[in-house]
Amino acid sequence: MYTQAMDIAPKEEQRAVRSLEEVELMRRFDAKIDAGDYIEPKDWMPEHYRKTLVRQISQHAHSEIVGMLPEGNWVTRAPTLKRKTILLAKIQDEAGHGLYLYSAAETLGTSRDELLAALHSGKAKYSSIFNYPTLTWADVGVIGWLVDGAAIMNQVPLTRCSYAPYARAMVRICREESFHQRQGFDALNIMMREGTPEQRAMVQDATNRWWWPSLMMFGPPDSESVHGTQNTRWGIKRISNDDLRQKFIDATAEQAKVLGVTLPDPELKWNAERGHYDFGRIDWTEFWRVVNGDGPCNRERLAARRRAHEAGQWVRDAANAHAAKAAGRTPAAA
Ligand code: BYC
Repeated sequence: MYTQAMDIAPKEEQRAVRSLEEVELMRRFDAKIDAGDYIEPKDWMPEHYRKTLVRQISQHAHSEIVGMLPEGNWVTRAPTLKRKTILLAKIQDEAGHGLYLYSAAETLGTSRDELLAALHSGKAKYSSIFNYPTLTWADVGVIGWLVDGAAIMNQVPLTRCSYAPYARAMVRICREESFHQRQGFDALNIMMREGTPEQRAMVQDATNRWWWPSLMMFGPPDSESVHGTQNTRWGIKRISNDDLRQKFIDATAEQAKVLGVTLPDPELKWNAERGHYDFGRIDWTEFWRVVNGDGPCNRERLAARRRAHEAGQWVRDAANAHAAKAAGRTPAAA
């Protein structure tokens, strides 16, 4: 039986001497993980497991909130009332996803203020995909089809994540993501079937620009994934970055045929022997540049988030004042 938290934990946690009590707690934790049981907030957990979850869940929450920005750009320019209503509902769902996820991260003992401060200072990451611009209405459809499609592929296995509050949040999020993906596909399908040649060209152009960044959403190749092995051992990650990316490519290549768009990869080809699509080289230099803050919209996105946070200060002050007043009231007076 291996001790799951000890092998690649940061140096400060690799203490040689542990109390008997701690060894027993670790043994019980390992046994739970091995049995596929869930860990609840009040259960004992190794510090490295806690930190890893705070990192991943908060990055995920930040991605939902920053992910509202590229689409928000199109609310006032949606082509019909129906599309505008759908887009507003989708963006509102994303705010909700952010809130469930911040709440799940808070159950691990880190406050919402600390999580947001890490985002605003540039210390915390969010998904690379949201650092690309939305240039035309077709981008909104392609975000639904490809970005939400990739998100579902990555997030369905997280409904079985070993940390129960994260797994529970993911169940609801995945249901909504599925609607998001379909509305994107539907918008594109209508443009391709009933649109003008210019509208069809717009869909193809948006597909060309979003295809490679959407493959990068799954993270670096397994050989370079820092957290992959440990996260799999802990039941946080159920399927590796490369395997999820391949599943997404296999599904999307078929959907592209239905839509009548060409995915911008001359090497994309069905390989009957592997039972998968082969695909071309992903530009990992671009991925790391974007992750490290130098993508097309990184500065703009962070500036928008900081502005929104500062502009919302009066709402937080008012809510705190109201809560303090309500707490001071006697039950009879309340
Ligand atoms: N972008 O060791 P690895 C959405 C970082 S929301 C930026 O493989 P791990 C949606 C990674 O954090 C989409 N950074 O990491 C919302 C790590 O850096 P740190 C968000 C990335 O955790 C609104 C380093 O690279 N989804 O879909 O095992 C509208 C090494 O990576 C990225 C989630 O957050 C990236 N793409 O695996 C529409 C899902 N990839 O932290 C749609 C939950 C990697 O050591 N997260 N990095 O400094 C996950 O499943 C995993 O965290 C990842 C990475 C697969 C993303």
